[in-house]
Amino acid sequence: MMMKLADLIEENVEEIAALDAVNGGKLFTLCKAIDIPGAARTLRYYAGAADKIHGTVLKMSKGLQGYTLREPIGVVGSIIPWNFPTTMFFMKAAPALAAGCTLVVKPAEQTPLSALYYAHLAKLAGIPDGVLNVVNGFGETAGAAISAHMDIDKVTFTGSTEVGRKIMAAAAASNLKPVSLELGGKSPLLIFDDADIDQAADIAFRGMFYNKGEICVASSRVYVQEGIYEKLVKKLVEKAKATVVGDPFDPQVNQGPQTDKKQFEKILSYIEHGKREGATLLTGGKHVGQKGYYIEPTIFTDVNEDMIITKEEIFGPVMSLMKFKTMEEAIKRANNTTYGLASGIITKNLNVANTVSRSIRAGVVWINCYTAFDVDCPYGGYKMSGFGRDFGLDALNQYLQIKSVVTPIHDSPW
Ligand code: TXE
Repeated sequence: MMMKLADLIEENVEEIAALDAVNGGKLFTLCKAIDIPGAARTLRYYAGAADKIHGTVLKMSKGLQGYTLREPIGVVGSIIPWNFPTTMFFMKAAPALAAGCTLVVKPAEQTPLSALYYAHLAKLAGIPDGVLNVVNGFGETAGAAISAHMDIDKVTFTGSTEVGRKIMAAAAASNLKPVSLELGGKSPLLIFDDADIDQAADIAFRGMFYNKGEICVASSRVYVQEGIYEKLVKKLVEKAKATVVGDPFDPQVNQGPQTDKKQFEKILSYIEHGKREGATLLTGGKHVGQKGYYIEPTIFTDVNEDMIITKEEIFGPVMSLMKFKTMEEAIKRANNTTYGLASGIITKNLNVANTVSRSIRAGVVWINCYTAFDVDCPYGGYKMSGFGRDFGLDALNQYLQIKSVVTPIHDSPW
């Protein structure tokens, strides 16, 4: 049934991409090329894992034998955000279904449409009623009801740190259901002097401005070693200026509108804050046009880790650029954050790559690439970016619990 659902998703790619573009201002062409095929691949990956969920045989002491069963945890509540409605839906639903759980998915109030469509496709795929349920609603009502529910056995959440805290508190105050939280970040990208400048500029620019900066792993703190700093700044500014901001259905457009008014205003207020804090606005900073939630790709420099724009998640097209001298300094500054979701390194020096990747406290380190997601690669945070892992076979463990079965062996030879 999961395989069939993957096929149906691929057959309806145009319609689904249109729903996510209308709802969230996401680029239609990228939804078609990346998000939706990714969802089908996620379903197939976990469908393939469903009959390989094994327990272990235990080597117990004299006279006992035992084994473990990995059983479904039960009913899963999945509370997801609006920036990747399709990816998030299946990132949680596919491993939960493969583990044998049923789900109640609450999409974000900003982007409910594709989730409803997936409920419809699930029915066509033969998934029985009651297994994959979608409940629309606001966070304070529908979301809160899920996290406090006595009959929901686990909550998986992606969203803000503030709501993550509320969900954990509600889980603790109700049936002590386990939670897993993915809470965003302020991710560093370290570019060393030996980097190829064009390649580094491409990686840094895409890392930050992909999906109009509404991406939890955004490379929002870019640290550039002093030898190439000036050249790299120039390239990044050129790229920002060349970005076409506009209608997400237009294939010539590189950046659509921010998801909603709240997000749009939040981003603009951070930009004003940056200017007041004394950062230098290299490019961008303004609303594009008179209508719609369009914002210019924005780059600040002369920033440091004490500034609000470098500390807090802006979740919009705003990059902070900083200069560093040594690897040790870069590691220290990269780790100077309460978050720990993602990070990146650009260098040809293997020793530098190895040292930095083991020194950064973040759930993923991308070397000479960025946002290189794959369903086989576990994804989740250190520190206040949350805990638990989506994707990869590790994600199955979020939806399973272990039962030990023990029996005496009579007439044991041992
Ligand atoms: O997120 P919320 P918002 C960050 C990003 C963004 C900020 C605020 O910085 O600017 O959060 O976005 C549901 N009980 N991220 O306010 O509120 C809500 O309905 C249970 C990072 O939109 O966290 C939605 O389904 N659920 C991020 C989901 O939580 C509640 C993605 C996320 O919304 C609830 C999105 C409650 N009391 C925002 N209140 C990432 N990590 O990718 C809300 N919700």
